[in-house]
Amino acid sequence: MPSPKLNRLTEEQRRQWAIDGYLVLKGVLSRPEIDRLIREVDRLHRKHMLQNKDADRKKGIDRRNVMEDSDVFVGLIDHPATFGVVLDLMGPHIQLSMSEAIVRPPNPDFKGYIHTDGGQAMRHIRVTETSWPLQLKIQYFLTDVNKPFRGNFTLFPGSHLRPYPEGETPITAETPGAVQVCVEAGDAAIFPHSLWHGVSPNLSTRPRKTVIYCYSQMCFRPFDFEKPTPELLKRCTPRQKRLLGDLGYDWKQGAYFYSPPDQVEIINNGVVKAAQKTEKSRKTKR
Ligand SMILES: O=C(O)CCC(=O)C(=O)O
Repeated sequence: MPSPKLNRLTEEQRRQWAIDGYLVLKGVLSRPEIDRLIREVDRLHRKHMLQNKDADRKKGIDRRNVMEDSDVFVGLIDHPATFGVVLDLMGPHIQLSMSEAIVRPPNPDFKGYIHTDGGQAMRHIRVTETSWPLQLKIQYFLTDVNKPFRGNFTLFPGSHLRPYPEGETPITAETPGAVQVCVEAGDAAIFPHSLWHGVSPNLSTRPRKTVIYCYSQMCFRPFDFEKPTPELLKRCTPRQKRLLGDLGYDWKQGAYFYSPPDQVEIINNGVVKAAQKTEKSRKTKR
C-alpha cells in the first residue's frame, strides 16, 4: 500500500526557521486523533497514579518511550502532516530518538524552566541557520493553551544561534524576550536542540497535555531507549522500523555511519519500490 502523501516545508516556513529557530504548524492533528491520543495519555496517567500511590497529583506525568505503550503513538513516528517538514529540515539520514507524553496539571508551586536540549555538551553546539539540525523535536498539543501561564511551551525566538547563558540568574518564562506560545489542540511546534525553550507555570484550572517526538541524525544514539522491542517492530511500517534503527540487516561496525542503500527511498516514500526490491533480491541470490 502506498504511504500517505507528506506535507512539505514552505519557503515562508524555511525563512522563519532560519530567523526565529522554530515553527508552529496549525491543525496537524484531527479531532478524532486528538481524542485517541488524550484517551491514551489519560490511561498512562491513571496507571502511573495507581502504581505510585504517593505520587503528587500536581506533578502530572512525563512518560518516556510511549510508542511501546500503544499503537496510537506509533502513527506519530512519521505522521503525514509533520514528517515531510522534518525531512525538509533535517534530510533523510535520521532516526527517532524519543517519544514522550507529558501532563502538566495546574500547580501554583511549579515555576517552569528554560533550557537547551542534549545535556552539557550539546549546549555548546549551535549549527548555522542554513545547516541541517543535529536534532529536532515536535511537540503536539492535545489541549488548548491559548493564553499565557497555562503551562505554555515557552521559547526565545532566534536564541538557537546564541550561547545559552550559564550563570547565577535562572532564565524563566518571564525573562525579557520569552514568548509563551499560544496554540490550540491539534497544533504542533517544531524546534532544534539549541533553541532556549521550556515551559511556563500552569496557573489555569486545566491540565496541559502534549506528546513530544524527537529526531536526530542517524549517527547519534537514541536517548530514551536502547533498542525497540521486537513486538513494537512487528507493529511498524518499513519507514517506522528504519526510524527506530532497524537497518534491514544485522548491526556491524560503522552500521550507523553510512546509511543503507535503500535509506532515501524508504524514508521519503515509506516503502522500497518493487523494482528496487527485485534488484536487491537478485543481488543476494548471485
Ligand atoms: O513541557 C514543555 O512544553 C517543555 C518541553 C521541553 O522543554 C522539552 O521537550 O525539551
